[in-house]
Amino acid sequence: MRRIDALVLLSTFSHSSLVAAKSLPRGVGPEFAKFFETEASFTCIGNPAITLRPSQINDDSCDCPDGSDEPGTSACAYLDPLSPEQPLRDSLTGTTNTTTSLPGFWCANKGHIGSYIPFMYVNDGVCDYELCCDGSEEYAHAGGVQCENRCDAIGKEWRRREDERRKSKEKSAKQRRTLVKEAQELRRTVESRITSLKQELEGLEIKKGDLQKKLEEIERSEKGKVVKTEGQGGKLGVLVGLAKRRVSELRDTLDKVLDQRDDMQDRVEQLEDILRKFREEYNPNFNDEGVKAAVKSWEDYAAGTPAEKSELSDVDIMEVLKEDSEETGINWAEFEEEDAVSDADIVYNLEAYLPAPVRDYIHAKVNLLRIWLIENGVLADNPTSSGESRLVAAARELLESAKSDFSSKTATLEDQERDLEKDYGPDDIFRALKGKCVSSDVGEYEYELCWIDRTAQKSKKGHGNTNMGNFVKIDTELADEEDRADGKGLGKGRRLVLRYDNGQGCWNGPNRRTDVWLACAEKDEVWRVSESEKCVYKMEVGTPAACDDVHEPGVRTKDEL
Ligand code: MAN
Repeated sequence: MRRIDALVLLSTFSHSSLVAAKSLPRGVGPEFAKFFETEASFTCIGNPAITLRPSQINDDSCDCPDGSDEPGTSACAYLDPLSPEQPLRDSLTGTTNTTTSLPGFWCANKGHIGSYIPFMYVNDGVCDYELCCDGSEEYAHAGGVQCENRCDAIGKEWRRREDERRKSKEKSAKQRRTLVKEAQELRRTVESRITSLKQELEGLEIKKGDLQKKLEEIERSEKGKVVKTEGQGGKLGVLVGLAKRRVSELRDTLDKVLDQRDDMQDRVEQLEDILRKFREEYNPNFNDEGVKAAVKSWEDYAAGTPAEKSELSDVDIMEVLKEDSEETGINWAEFEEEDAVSDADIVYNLEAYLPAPVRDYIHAKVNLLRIWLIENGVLADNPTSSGESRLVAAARELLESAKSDFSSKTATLEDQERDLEKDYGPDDIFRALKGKCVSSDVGEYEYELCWIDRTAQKSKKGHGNTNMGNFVKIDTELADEEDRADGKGLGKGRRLVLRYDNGQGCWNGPNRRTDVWLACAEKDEVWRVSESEKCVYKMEVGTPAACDDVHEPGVRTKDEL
């Protein structure tokens, strides 16, 4: 089949408009009919100064410099740029330095679509059904060729294909609209996340300030506390601590008193010995009244009954003086431990039993509750191992957790704001595809495209995956390719190109990179992958995201409103 070049123009005229062409000279297209309507003479279209007789039209002799007098023959074919250049009479340059006014021989192609065919193909003995399905260009039957009219069959097939193309286009456009809606929804989600994060941060800012003040207040009041509680527990714990200390003081005092008593008893015995000796050894013959009275007093003292002994025996006293332990006296530890477990620590440790996702939230709430309980005297404060009171530690912990919440939310906010500014292509469409992947077997590899993420080359022999680049930006480039029969091609025109860069290093070369060229298709599909130079890849991908922005009938765009 002969290759038809781009010069050939397809007519946009409908079949009904061709009816008038019946009386026109052969080969005249509907848009040139007006030049051939006068029957008296013919004026060359591109050279109005030259007038010809009507019989000179289609007489197989090229009379007009623009070839317009031969619409139905190949006589002026040499003027056609498709023809080899030929010298023209009286031409200074010696070439056909001119162009034809007519685009070609008009084939009406009834039942299909009329079109022009280059003049050089007229009566050349070849049926050019691609452009001239009615075979009218071979009217001279050169070499005995008979070109039957195939327009019915060709037209029918063409209409079927056109219908398919239209449906596919509509389907793709619908898919695209769905993607746009998804992208809008995702954008709205990011926007509302930003709004709520900003509000949360405002609240956290205030909370941080309050907690800072609270911590300072607690630290101040803790410093001013005269009596610090000892041990653990609530009011009972405080009482136990005080009682223990009091009992210990009393025991020490009793011990000292007993020592003093024993000293005094020794002294009394010494004194009694002295007086007993004095009574035995004094000389009664000396008539000394003072001595006699002293002896009499001693004899009365010695004859008298000693003061009743205390019911408390030394054994009992020694029993009281024994240190408290698990076996004797009071087991203080038992009270302390029991008290600690029964009230304070249960609250302190409650959060350990909570499920992880709510632990932080509950932790903060429990801390607030704990501070309130301590401040209101329901719980005893509990010094931490660092020596800082439990109250201060809890307040500090709350502040720290508010600070860390603030900084992590600030980071998330910045991240979301950056995301909103990011280029996700026309209508934000790649926002809807972000992170989704599509792959295809091409030769010895499976190639994978992950939208707005990375491209990869996966070995089918189990040699692992190779990163072919990480997403950088969205670009456009001009494609210039013939249309493919299956429609899986870039065609001609401006196309979206996604740049993926800085992939896995190439042996003795640069890092791998991929240009992902996109064309409209009903579904995402990797069509082809080529490696124009080592480790520089071109991926051709079909996707509804690259389709034209076709609007639903009746739906007006923003620009149209
Ligand atoms: C692998 C593949 C190829 C690439 C060579 C470079 O075989 O990634 O695409 O050309 O490495 O060494």
